[in-house]
Amino acid sequence: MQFFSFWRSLASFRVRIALNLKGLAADVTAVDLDADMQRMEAYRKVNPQMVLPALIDGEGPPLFQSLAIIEYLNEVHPNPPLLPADPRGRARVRGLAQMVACEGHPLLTPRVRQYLEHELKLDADTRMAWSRHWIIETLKGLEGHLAGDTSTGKFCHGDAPTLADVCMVGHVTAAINTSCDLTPYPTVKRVFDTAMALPAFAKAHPLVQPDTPEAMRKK
Ligand SMILES: N[C@@H](CCC(=O)N[C@@H](CS)C(=O)NCC(=O)O)C(=O)O
Repeated sequence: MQFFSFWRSLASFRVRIALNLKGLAADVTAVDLDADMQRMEAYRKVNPQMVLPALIDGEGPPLFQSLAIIEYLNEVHPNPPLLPADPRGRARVRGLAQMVACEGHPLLTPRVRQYLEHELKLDADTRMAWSRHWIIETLKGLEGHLAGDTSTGKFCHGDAPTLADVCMVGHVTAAINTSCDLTPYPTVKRVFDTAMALPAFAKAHPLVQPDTPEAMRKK
């Protein structure tokens, strides 16, 4: 498998965790978002949407969109399962995952931040307020769902990691990076700490990737 990713990319973080949980190895091609490499011809051929991640499995065409890639991996390599066996459980896990991947994260991507800066001319403080606002809105929603539902266990759904945890940890990482206070979200924080203690999650963290800049690298 060939995995196109960037150390800081939260969508790549999701796929890295899924690969690790499944025990799958992939050759990593780093696409430097800071150098706008996602817009260059070489990567545009892989993913015309010009966003990360993408995954090539064997001879097949590139897979794109992190949730679709993870569901593909889960179908081709069913163990350990990243979705519950029951329809209601699957709907809940997908719902939690989509709160992050389809609602919160799209408002924080480089292309959105660049538009705020270069087209709308918002200053750095205002752009940070934008990011924090949408990060917190998602944290509130996650905490409400996790704290208020008996399906929440050690992880977002039950006592084993699912697609919901795979997505949620990236969001909490973004919250930490933007100095958001996690105190009002104790269930989110507890599940985040539990998940990040697993090697599959810890090894996928943005600060320990081969392309993580030395100055940023977690010691
Ligand atoms: N919904 C997409 C998100 C894709 C996305 O926005 N990826 C970011 C990195 S996390 C990216 O490559 N952004 C490039 C840009 O915004 O120009 C997924 O889950 O794969």
